[in-house]
Amino acid sequence: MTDTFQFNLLATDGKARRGTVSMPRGEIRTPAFMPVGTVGTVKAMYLDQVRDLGADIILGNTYHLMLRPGPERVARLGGLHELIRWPYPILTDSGGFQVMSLSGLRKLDEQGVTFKSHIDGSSHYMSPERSIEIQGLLDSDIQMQLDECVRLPATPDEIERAMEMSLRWADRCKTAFGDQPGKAMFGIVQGGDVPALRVRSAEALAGLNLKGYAVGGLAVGEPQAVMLDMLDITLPALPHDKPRYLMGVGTPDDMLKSVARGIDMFDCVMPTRAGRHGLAFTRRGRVNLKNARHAEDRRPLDDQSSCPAARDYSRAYLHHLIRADESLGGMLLTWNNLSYYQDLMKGIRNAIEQGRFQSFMEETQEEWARGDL
Ligand code: PRF
Repeated sequence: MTDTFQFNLLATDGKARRGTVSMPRGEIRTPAFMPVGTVGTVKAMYLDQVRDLGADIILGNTYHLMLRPGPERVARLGGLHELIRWPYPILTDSGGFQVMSLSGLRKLDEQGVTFKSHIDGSSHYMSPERSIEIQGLLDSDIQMQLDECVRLPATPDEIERAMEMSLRWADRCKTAFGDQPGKAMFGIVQGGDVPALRVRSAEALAGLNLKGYAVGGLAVGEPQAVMLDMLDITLPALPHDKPRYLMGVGTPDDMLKSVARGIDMFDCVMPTRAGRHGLAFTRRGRVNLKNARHAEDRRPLDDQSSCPAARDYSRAYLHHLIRADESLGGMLLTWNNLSYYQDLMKGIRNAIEQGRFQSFMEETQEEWARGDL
């Protein structure tokens, strides 16, 4: 029986890859950007808008949803897709990273992690098995193994300990997930900024024959050059015929350079969070709408954008909304930013298909460097 979860490589251009990840709820065109829907909402957006921008998949977070509204409740309500009215693929992060970055007091050992909720201080426990159980209750299409991500800088001993434990947790998550046609559980490469540990992690995960692989533990405080070196070292050790997801990355420039090295999927809060804080991504780089220079600027953000938020509203109005802390400001800039991110991915996919990814990347970077309109 062939699995209904499938990765197809359609074209390559250098190390850049153009493909599809298909599953019963839909097809992801890769390279793909996955908007972050942490608590069951892509903040400040209607999911219809998110879909219309070209998103094939969104991300949800085990950590947040287990605390509120709770996985058993989500299951009783018909699962996450039904609850939030997004019938397309959803990938859920396992919780390991969010426990580290958000929760209070935690105790981590071989069995799992105990932590205090950032909402009400209550105590919770998560093991690799419970993480997979929760992701199953949410009815997630692509589930992630529980891992431990260490912040950089860290000592090689600390990085190695967390990486080896993450490998053992990958094995336990694989067992807990079992055989679920149409769904996937991805492993997560760790190993910090230590090349030998990255290779060890990637090779060991490859040996588990999972349906996809993520690269974790990057964009956690190290320079971009270090992240790119780690990709150069890691990706050749992963199977060519499985999707590769770079977790929590990144800026438009990070994504171009990572696609150039063979990454297929991304997620990041950058376009949504930065939008709510007044920062717009455009084809001419970043524009901070808080800046007083926009106060009487009647021009739109970019009259050539595909997004109404960028074309139909003056910079003066966007500036006013952001300064007045009005929700419409965050809504319009989030819309603009997700539109920019999805259009960039579409440009990347077309360029790879046509064998002109390198020149697409250079032209895109040159436009950013020209500065705002
Ligand atoms: N592990 C998990 N989620 C993540 C990361 C990780 O290392 C990162 C690191 N950039 C973002 N999200 N499980």
